[in-house]
Amino acid sequence: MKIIEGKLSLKGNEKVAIINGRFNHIITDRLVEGAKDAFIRHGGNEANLDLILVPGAFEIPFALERALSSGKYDAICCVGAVIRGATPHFDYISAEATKGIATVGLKYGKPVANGVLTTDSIEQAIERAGSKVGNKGAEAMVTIIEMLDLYSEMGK
Ligand code: INI
Repeated sequence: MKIIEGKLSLKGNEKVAIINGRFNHIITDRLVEGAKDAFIRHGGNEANLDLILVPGAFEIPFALERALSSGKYDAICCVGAVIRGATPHFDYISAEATKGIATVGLKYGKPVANGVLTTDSIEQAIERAGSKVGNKGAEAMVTIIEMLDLYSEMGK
């Protein structure tokens, strides 16, 4: 049986963007750091990494659409933090961000990862932004790296 699977290494020529929803930036800045660190540790060239900032998670799919339609990027890592707290916005924003990221990713056929945290509390967000439960920005970037290699293994 032939197993087709992506490896966790970059060649160094991949152009990747991180799209960060700045809302709750105390958390999302940590996710960006994790994603950037994972990119470099796996062989990425920092000169080939862009950071695109948008106001909040709701805007991520719009910037994603524009970034992918530009043809400048091989893959995009999305990060953000939607924290339930007291806001009734939570369900709408987290649903739109998730749906939008998947829809745009499918449209362009390029690796796109969803590193948008959706948590009940700020404490849970902190745990996922570089403490107890790891760094979801780094995990999203590692997903991109595996999918880039998988797509190349699978051919056009
Ligand atoms: N955006 C977030 O990324 N996280 C949140 O927790 C959040 N809350 O709680 O409201 C949030 N709101 C802003 C939203 O993403 C848009 O920027 C805004 O609605 C304008 O379109």
